[in-house]
Amino acid sequence: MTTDSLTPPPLVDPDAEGCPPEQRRDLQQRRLRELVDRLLRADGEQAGRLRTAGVTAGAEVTLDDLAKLPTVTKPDLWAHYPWGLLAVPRADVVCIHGSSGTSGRPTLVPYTAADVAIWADVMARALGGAGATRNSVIQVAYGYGLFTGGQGVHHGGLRLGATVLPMSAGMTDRQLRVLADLRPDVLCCTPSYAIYLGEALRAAGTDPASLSLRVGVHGAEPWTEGMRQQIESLLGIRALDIYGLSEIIGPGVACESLDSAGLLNVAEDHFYVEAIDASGHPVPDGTPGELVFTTLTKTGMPLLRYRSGDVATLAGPAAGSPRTLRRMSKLLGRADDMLVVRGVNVFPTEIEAVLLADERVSPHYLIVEDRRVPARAELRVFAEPMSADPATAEALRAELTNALRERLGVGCAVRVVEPGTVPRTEVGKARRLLRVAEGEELPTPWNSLT
Ligand code: DLL
Repeated sequence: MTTDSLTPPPLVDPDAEGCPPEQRRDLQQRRLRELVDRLLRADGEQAGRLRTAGVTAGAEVTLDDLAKLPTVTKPDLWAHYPWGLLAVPRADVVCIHGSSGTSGRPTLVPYTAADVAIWADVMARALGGAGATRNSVIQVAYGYGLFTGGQGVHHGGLRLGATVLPMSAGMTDRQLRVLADLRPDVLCCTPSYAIYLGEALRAAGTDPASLSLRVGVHGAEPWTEGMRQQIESLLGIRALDIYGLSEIIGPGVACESLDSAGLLNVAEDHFYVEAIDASGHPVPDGTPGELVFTTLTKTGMPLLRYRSGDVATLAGPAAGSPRTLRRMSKLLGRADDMLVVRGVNVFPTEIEAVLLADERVSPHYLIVEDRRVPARAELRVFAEPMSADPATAEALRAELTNALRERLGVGCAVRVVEPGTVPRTEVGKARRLLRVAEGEELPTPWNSLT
């Protein structure tokens, strides 16, 4: 495999990834019309909304008018639980995936065989962009199950012709064993589990340079450049970001490649992306907006203008790259994760950036939006130092408080806690944000620390 950023990794699907953008736009236009016809034929919720908007056939819509078409949201999927906005007979559904969701309600998504094939294609491209080839050994340490992480990467690895190690998440001792014995060159897992694995490797006295790992493909949860540096130094790899959501397909909606200059190539021949402001108007490239996806080719649960709630900026293709796809930034946050404290909007990732810019601070932290007293909402930050040193904890607390006030424009109540206090995540997504409303209590151990 190649991890030399000067040599772009070869395209897995040159027609899709490397065609001139105007040619791709024609394809998107054609696929959008087919999608609208498919939705109208299925005659479900989205057909009703299209007709209300005056659309009676795909031939009437153009990509330029997309912003005028109706959107769908997660509550629309919940309203049609458990089959979602299914657009084919149930017999055509070959599997169901989904996410447990932060608000406790699962979002289930039916896939047809054609959807699984699209998933394998986009994931193969993502892995190829990270430098993986058919000679690669890919350790998949995302969870296998309803969650799309494990299975999605698995499909892509098989499509690439690589050797897939379906480890799933957790059982860290076994992961370390396989890293040493089967010598994978690609590691796919959440960024928080990558750090967990890296720390476990160090604790076991293994030098990462003695392994064969070259690249990590990490996503499913927010992470910052600070975390990237930590993963890269703990595991001795290039760490790339992969983005996706079950509603659209799972991982592979967008992924960094070695030559994408820190942004993620969007698989926009299948998933057309827009970025909109709070009132629904498109924002220009470079301006943060909520990502809205249209699944141009999916058949099981095709979605026209799905509002993801994820906030990022969009950009054109990377200069000099054979990949001509539009790119998105790392996620800046979620529209609904945004914390509004004393009138100031704060994304948790901004707090993480401040914490991890200080090398004394470990990547295990917790942010609490404390609204127990609504009139005095407080942003609490529990930071864990790399090493326990009560003598310097107070100085660290004061410095972090100042740095956060400077960056966010709002004061945070910082607490430096003993190493090991913040729960680690072996399986699933790390939970770094807790919201506590009036009448609720902070769970232990945080209640004794405020
Ligand atoms: O997390 C799919 C996935 C699996 C992506 C493995 C990458 C790797 P869901 O469980 O449906 O799907 O959660 C989707 O997770 O709307 C984002 O808010 C968040 N998310 C996903 N990838 C990233 C990322 C999978 N790279 C939700 N950075 C999305 C930040 C991410 N947040």
